[in-house]
Amino acid sequence: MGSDSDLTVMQAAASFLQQLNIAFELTIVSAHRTPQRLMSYAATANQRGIQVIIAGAGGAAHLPGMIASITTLPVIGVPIKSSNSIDGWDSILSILQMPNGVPVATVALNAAKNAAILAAQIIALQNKNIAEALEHFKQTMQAEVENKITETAKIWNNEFDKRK
Ligand code: RP5
Repeated sequence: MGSDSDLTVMQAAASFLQQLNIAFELTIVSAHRTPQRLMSYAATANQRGIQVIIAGAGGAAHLPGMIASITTLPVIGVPIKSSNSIDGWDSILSILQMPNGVPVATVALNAAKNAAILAAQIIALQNKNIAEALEHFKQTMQAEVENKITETAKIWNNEFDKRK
């Protein structure tokens, strides 16, 4: 992430990766304030064993795009509505509108959890345990909605029945 102020959003990614027992590092790399660190971080990530980079930044959010310009690893960008962001669109467009040749997979505003899910899905292509954990995650999500459908029906179908 570009700043420690991004952590309130980015910790949702960390939590999901922890939930799936996926090893990760969480650190600060500022495209504007620590450009040399950005260069070395992106240039060495692959050889350090990193498989996917999730980069969250807000405002003039150059971090994901600059990382993608240096490494061949997949980069997932999380646009953040930060203190220097006008309304969030600046962060979204800074990350989304990459030129041809340098893609950044951009998730929704503040959608750090989705970035982690996508990263897990990429890693799961080569990792059966993570693929199974993702399958379990999807089934849990479905069961939660099915419970809500049952609960909603209990309340509102009764309301309907009462008036018939
Ligand atoms: C971006 O500027 C960071 O990613 C952060 O979202 C935003 C504000 O940074 P701080 O001024 O809070 O450090 O580069």
